[in-house]
Amino acid sequence: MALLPILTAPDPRLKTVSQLVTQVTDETRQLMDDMLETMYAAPGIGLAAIQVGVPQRIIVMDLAGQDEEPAPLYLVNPEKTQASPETVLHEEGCLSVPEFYEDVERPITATITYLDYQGQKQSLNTEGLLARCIQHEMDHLEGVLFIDHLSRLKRSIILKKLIKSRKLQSTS
Ligand code: K1U
Ligand code: ZN
Repeated sequence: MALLPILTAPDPRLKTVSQLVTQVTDETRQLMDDMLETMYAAPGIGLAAIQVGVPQRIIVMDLAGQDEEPAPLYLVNPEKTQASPETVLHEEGCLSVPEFYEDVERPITATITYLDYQGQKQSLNTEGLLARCIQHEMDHLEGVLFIDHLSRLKRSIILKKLIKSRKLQSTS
């Protein structure tokens, strides 16, 4: 297994629309294993392949608490087949937008179909944090970050701060 570097905004690769995976192979599973290890180390509760520079429609997640058994979820080619018209505002973070947390409005529930680790088709009815995290990760597959849901002013303030802190890191 390997820890992969996570891209941070405003890296233009994060704007890529990721490609469908044609077949779930051992190579796909190796990438998902590496992504999961990277996500646990960060730490985070979700990660899309484009965040490690791979433009494929792959997401890993684990919402288990610290005192619970790991419960990894692997989603390949996820599709949202239903979403509630009712929406809710809730705070989100992103490993590609480190140290910023902002409220984002999203559907409360969503039904997702996807291929699992073995390439088998699955369907999941989601709500709460699971619904939020899956929808956030599926945005990554379209090249959308949670800050793209904010006002232009808030987004540009965050991006300027990220650029400044990256410059400071590279000189220290
Ligand atoms: O970068 C990402 O896409 C992962 C992101 C997922 C997410 C978090 C909150 C709402 C929507 C989507 C994160 O994991 S940010 C870090 C985080 O939330 C967290 C980290 C450690 C423990 C618990 C949560
Ligand atoms: Zn994210």
